[in-house]
Amino acid sequence: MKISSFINGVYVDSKEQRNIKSPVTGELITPYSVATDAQVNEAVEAARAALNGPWGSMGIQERVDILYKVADGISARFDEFLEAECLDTGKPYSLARHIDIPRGAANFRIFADTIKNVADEAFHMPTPDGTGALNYTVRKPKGVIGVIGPWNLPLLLMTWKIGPALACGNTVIVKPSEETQLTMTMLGEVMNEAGVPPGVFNTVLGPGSRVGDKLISHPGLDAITFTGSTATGERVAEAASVGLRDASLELGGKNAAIVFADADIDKAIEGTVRSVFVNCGQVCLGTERVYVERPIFDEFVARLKAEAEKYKFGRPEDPETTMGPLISATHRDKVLSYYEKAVEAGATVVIGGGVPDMPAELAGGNWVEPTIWTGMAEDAIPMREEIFGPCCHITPFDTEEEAVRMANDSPYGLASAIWTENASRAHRVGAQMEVGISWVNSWFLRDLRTPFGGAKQSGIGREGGHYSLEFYTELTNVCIKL
Ligand code: TXE
Repeated sequence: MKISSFINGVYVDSKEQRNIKSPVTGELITPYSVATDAQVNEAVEAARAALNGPWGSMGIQERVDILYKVADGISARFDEFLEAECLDTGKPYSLARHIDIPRGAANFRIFADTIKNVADEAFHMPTPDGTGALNYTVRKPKGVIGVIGPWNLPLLLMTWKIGPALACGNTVIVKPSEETQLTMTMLGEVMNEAGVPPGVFNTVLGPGSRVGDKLISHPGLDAITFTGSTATGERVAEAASVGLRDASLELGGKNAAIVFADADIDKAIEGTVRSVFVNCGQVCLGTERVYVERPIFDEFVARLKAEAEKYKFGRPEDPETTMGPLISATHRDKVLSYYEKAVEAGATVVIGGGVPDMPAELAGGNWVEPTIWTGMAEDAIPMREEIFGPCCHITPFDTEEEAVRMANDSPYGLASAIWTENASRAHRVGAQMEVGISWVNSWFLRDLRTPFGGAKQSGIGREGGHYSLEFYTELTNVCIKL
């Protein structure tokens, strides 16, 4: 497959080619064409023309029917999307089959349903002459939206934004991460087959510092939605401030889990294993700090270690594989630098801490061992910064107040997980967490109608259900004197 930007319904090449490498072997997957500045401009112009054309004037039912066809198009090519996503990310098929690809399709269906069923407000008001007035809100597309996303869950996280943006009648220019561009490229074909008019969905491929920056600085965008690192999020906010464009920012995390001695320990272990290690730890909602009540601390550490030992590295398509590589050599070096910093900070390495021995054909991949530490001070660097690898630190605590204080003592505030069988404590502690998403006795349990986003440096704004509609639409209040 030719990997190039998708503008106004067609794939467009450019002279500058870069390579996409396999995270599993380090070998070349395919070259891709980097979008030129002129192509970014063309994508924005095409999106504006489509907004002012048939897409902008289309009735909701027709738009919704097209979005169902997009969802059906992803489902019909399920195996191709699965193969592409796993080739790009190195994640196991067993994971992407259950999470990434089904959610990619669901994001179009769910937001099509949401926009179809939304009810807007009306206010009757008294007037001095006694006739009264009626106010009602009209929901309009926000306009041309720039969508920028990361590499950890490419199809899932991009469609989480594209789905509601299109459902609300906007047009989009999508800049996938330069690490993972296959499924977004395939989506162009699906859009054409579903009857999405040219210019409604566009992609521009290339490095964030150039193509991404050109896009977010473009005055033709009406809003920007971004998922990625906090540092890049700050740059997006800066660019969006020019011309006072709206920005939705879903950023990093340093998420805590609190395990009370009254927890169902089997469930707590099962949930914590997933939240630390799934997708090789490359999940913004993943747990990197675990606080365990002292009476069960030793047992918890031993059991988490035993579970970490069970992970099997391998090729994505191998059904035995339960852990893939990190996305890139650069990211592997970053994660390994934290493995070193943890030791420097006096951590006890319970398991892992290095690079696994791999067979020769996989030795060029970005593999790191699942890693557990104890004994670090709360202010050590690996306890404060997002690592984004398969690792966590476990700290004992003695009181509920102490656990809540330590968990909340973070510059980030994305998600948390509380494990307890005490219902009062579940409500009390669950609500005290300074995060956007506070789970109790679960992790990654997602109802797509609920608000998703982060507090503190984990982001600005919420998406999901009607919260997405708030971001992707502009409201006009019509006030009619009766
Ligand atoms: O992220 P970036 P990177 C965290 C994680 C990871 C770190 C760095 O800790 O180690 O971020 O990863 C585009 N203008 N998360 O470097 O840079 C870029 O091309 C416009 C957490 O990959 O934020 C990509 O499409 N766009 C996170 C997207 O931004 C720019 C998931 C994200 O890349 C740009 C990923 C610019 N100036 C990483 N610079 C999460 N919250 O899930 C880059 N980009």
